[in-house]
Parts: sequence; structure tokens; C-alpha cells
Amino acid sequence: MLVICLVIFVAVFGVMFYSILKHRKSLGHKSANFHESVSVEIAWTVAPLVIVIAMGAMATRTVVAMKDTTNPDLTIKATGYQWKWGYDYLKGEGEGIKFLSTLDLNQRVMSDEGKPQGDDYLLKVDNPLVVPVDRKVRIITTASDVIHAFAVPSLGVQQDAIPGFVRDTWFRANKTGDFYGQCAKLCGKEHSYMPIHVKVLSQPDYAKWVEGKNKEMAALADDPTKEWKLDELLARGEKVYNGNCAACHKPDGKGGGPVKPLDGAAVVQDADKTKQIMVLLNGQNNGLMPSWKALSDTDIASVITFTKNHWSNKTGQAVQPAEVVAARK
Ligand SMILES: [Cu+2]
Repeated sequence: MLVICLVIFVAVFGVMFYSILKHRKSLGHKSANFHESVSVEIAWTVAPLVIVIAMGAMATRTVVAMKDTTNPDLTIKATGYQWKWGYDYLKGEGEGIKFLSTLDLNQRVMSDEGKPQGDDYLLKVDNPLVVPVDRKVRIITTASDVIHAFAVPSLGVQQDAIPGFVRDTWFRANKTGDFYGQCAKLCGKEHSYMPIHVKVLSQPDYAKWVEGKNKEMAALADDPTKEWKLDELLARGEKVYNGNCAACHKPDGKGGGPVKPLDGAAVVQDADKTKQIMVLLNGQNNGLMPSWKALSDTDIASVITFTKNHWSNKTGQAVQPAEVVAARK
């Protein structure tokens, strides 16, 4: 395309400058006196038309190929949440693997303090999206709360992730390494705290990762009917809180701005545990407190138990995963 444009550019400006220089008044050139030339008018209409149609045909083929998501080797669903990404390996090697990918907590601290550090500042996540090299990876995008956008410029992909809609895009990484992107939505500053880290591995490394991840997932799978002891729930709940809740509600549970405090909150201290379970499952405050139903029953039960027994909250209540299961219905 550039070559075609360059040839046209040189030809048109060449003729123009030649005409101006060689036919100027100071050389004694007399202006010609004619108008209307049917053949010239047909020529300068038909020639550009042919060029535009030829360029359009070439461009169409490329655009269709860019949008062609058929026959992928691996299909992954990327779900945008406030404010993280969820990845589900739907088809291909690694099928069944799913996890959430959240900004590393230290990055937010650096951002709040205004002290950026490291090459992966605000790009470091706990669980990167891992894919094999030289394989066609189809990414299906959707969202659970607001519109997000899955964008990784170095892999040439950007696709909106819209609640209730399913869109897709694809890429094929031709070298191993780390590739970074960010949620490309601007409506709300928190979108910039949900980066995308794509880790491209060689085939054997990817197979090893899949094996390890499957084992890890099997080990993490909790029996939702298990009765947990209070201190077990508290230990687990603290981790869940720091990974998911502390960003907004703060480590001291005081919240801030529109974010409600948990320390001393009526809902947290309420004897009716269902109230807080419902807030976590459904969200509140018009989505400002998002729904956390993507977390496991055990994670929700333990984090609620943690908030009910931390800071000045001393309810002594324990929420069991079975209670969350019941509330989901
Ligand atoms: Cu977003």
C-alpha cells in the first residue's frame, strides 16, 4: 500500500512541479486557452477508481484474515471483572484450567505512593495468562459487570469485553517471552489497575505448566460440604481479603471515599449472616461493590468470617461454605 501511495505521490508532484517550473511567466510562457477534454476527464476518473478498487480488494482479504478466528489450537475465555481478569481454558491443551489474574498488591502501594519501580510497574500480576508459542490462540471476551477491553498491543489484539455479549479475537505468538497489555477502557481509573500479562512458553514448557496447573487446581478444589474450624477460616480469609478486598476497603477495613468501611459495619456485625453473604454474591451500591460470585464458596465463606472477626469486629461467627452454597440458590 505504501509503495502504491509513494508512486502516485511522486508522479503527481513530479508532473505538478515540472509544469510550474517549465511553464512559468519569466520564461516567457504564454498560458494555453482551452477547456473541456472528454478523454482527460475519463482518464482521471477511471484510473483512480481502478487503483482504489485494487487496493480495497487487497485490504479486504487482510481484514477478513485478521478477523478469522476459526480452527484455533487453543480457546480461552477472558472475562473482565472490576478490577481483574478471569481466564477459562475452554478448548485445546489445558482445557478446564481457570483462574483469576489480579494486579500484584505491591504495585498498587507503589502507585499510591507515587514511586514507580521496575520494568513491570503496574503490569505485574499474580497469575499470568500462559499460552504456547506458534499456536493459534482464540480469545473469547466478555465481562461480568461493566465494559472492559482486552488489549495486548504487542500481540496485535484489542477486543472489547462487554457484559452479556461474547466477542472474540485471536493471536499467534511467534516467540516465547512476556507480553503485556492493559484493559483499554477509560471509564473509571481502576481499569488501569487490571493489566494483562501473557506468558508465551515453548511447547514442552507449556505442557509442563498445564500438568502443574491441573494438579494445583485439584489440590485447591474444596469440598463445599466440609465443616471448617474458625481459625482455619480466619487464616484463609485473610489471604482472600488481601488479594481481593484490601485494594478498596484498605488493609485496616476503613474503606474511604465512596467505599464503605467494614470495621464496625452493621452488615458485617449482623447476627443474620445471610445479609453479608448476599452483598458478596450480588454486589451493592449500583455495582460500586461488585459481585464476587466468581470466588469459590470456601473463599467467600472464609473472607466473610475474617471480616466478622477482625479489627474491632468481634462477632465470633463462622460462615461455612455450605451456607454460601445455600445462598447461591
Ligand atoms: Cu477494565
